[in-house]
Amino acid sequence: MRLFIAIKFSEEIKKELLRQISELKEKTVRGNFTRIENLHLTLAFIGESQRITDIKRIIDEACDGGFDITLSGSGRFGSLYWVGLKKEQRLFTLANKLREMLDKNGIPVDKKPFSPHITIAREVVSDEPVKLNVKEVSMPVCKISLMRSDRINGKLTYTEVYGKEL
Ligand code: 2AM
Repeated sequence: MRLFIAIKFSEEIKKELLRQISELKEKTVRGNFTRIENLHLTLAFIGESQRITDIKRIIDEACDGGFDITLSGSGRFGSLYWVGLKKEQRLFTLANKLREMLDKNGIPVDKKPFSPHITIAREVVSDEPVKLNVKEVSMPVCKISLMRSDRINGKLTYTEVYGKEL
């Protein structure tokens, strides 16, 4: 199955992201906008793997105390629009630790440096780039989730396979 490790959001964060998505929809011609239930922050992208037991153990070992995350700024990689986060050292430490442990255990993990972003839309077509004004909403990170990604009836669907409370 296709797997990744992520942080799921509070209702308050989802509400602000949804506000940004609505604004993007209004200001662009078309795009593939992230469905609210799919909004998340990826810490480590694994891809195809069946090693659920090992991955759960790694998550248990890598995660200790909780911390806060705060939305901050936005940008785009070509036609992909994202919302950013305030720099929080504990977020980077956790993501890097997870990636290192996955790699050491021979589990495939995306090797690009961790660049925290929340994808809110892909394949956006617009007359000119859209500037978004993101409210700095915070939430405590209380859980790290192992997610599986499936395409069900053509719809990208994410399901939590395991959750580790911090
Ligand atoms: P993205 O939104 O920038 O595409 C599930 O695919 C999640 O894993 C998404 O948040 C995606 O980020 C992220 N991801 C990181 N590396 C990936 C990769 N190599 N292929 C697909 N998704 C990746």
